[in-house]
Amino acid sequence: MAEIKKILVANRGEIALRAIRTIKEMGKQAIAVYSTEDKDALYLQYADAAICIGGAKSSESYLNVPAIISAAEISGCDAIFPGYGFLSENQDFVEICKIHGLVFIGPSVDSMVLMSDKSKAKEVMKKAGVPVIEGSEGALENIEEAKVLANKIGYPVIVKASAGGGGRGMRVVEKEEDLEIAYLSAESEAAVAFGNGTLYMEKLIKNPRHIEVQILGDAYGNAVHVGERDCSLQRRHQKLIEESPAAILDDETRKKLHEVAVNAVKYIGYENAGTFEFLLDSEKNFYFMEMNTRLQVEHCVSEMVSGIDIIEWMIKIAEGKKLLNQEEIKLKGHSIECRITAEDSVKFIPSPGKVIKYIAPGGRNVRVDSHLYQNYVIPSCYDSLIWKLIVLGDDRERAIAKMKEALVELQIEGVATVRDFHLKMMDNADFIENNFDTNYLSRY
Ligand code: MV4
Repeated sequence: MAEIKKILVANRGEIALRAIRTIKEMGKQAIAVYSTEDKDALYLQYADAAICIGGAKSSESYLNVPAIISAAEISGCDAIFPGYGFLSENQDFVEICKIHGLVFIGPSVDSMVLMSDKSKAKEVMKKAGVPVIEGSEGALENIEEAKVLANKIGYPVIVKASAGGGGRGMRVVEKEEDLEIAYLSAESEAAVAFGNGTLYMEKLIKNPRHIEVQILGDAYGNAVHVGERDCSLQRRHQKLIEESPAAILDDETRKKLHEVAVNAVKYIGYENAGTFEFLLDSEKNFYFMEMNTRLQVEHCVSEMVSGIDIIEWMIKIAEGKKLLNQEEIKLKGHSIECRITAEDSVKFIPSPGKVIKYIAPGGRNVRVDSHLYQNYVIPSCYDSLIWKLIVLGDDRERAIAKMKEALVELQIEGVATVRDFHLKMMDNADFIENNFDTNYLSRY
């Protein structure tokens, strides 16, 4: 492993912009890639060079492995930064990078393979001393086994796809009569979506909170955490608001959570940035759910409370540098991120189109991660995320007050956004009192 001088950013939108900033700040060169649809994108202007890699469809551009590898070779890159989504968790892509002598800025193929099988990941985590939800030991063989197990652990149970994630191939089963239909439909849904119908079973945690721990591991077996995030406010498995720290945790539970995550990183020898997702039940017990082997959208709140640049560390780790010590990561204050998409605030229906007017908020500890500018045309063929509005306050109350102010300052005309939804949440008594769970928005 050696110094990386030129990095190809294999992504688009706000995260491409975000990565290019850090790469340039580190004195390195950033090469952007874009689809024909993104020819006017802002991140292209900030890169040292930009290469068109194909058509509007992701399969022709941001998922087009030969085009991306060619772009990296032509421009003389020595590494590829994948961001989130697209090729960030594609095992074949990681192998192909290696074959071409390109450093993939992320974890090893082995770690990726291990974590992509959710039931295997759970087994390994159990061995690493991480609390897991009661359920099947690995995958289920058939419906009969599922029936016996469900009666043993007691209804309600949940069947999940081993290859799943994000809620697809998942069914809640309230009683034995419903098990067969749930099993078969989850199995076929998973087979279609992931090419693998393998299922596993867990006891259902009712109205859990989603808490995750940001970790970093280096090539020498060192591991640190960058605090936890509460991402419980979701709509149909899409996160809307994320916070760090998770104010629901007491200091003892928080310490235990961090400890468990760091030990797990060491146990599996995980290298680079990753996130352990946990469910927290109403008694404040936490259980491992899955691990994300990539940078996440909401990494910014962890950066705000820690003051470290996670992408900078991802690059340093890929260069073979030693990780900083846990004591050097001082977590301070409370950070909130609102994900603002070009969707309407009521039904969340996508609203692509031309941005006619745009005024960004600002001020102390207000961060805007966005690729938007006046007259930019938001394409309809990609994710509708246009802004991440992130604030840091001394405590949660001050962070909410700051977010409210920032949301008021934010002005956009030409497209509908979920700004008003977020403004309403900042005034919502349950949100203010931190009294919500992952099912909150589906109830209201
Ligand atoms: C669960 C659960 C309750 N009990 N597992 C949803 C996505 C997938 N990664 C796992 N998910 C869940 N697993 C048990 N045993 C509830 C969910 C869940 C959820 C979890 C986190 C955030 C939002 C959610 C929304 C619905 C269901």
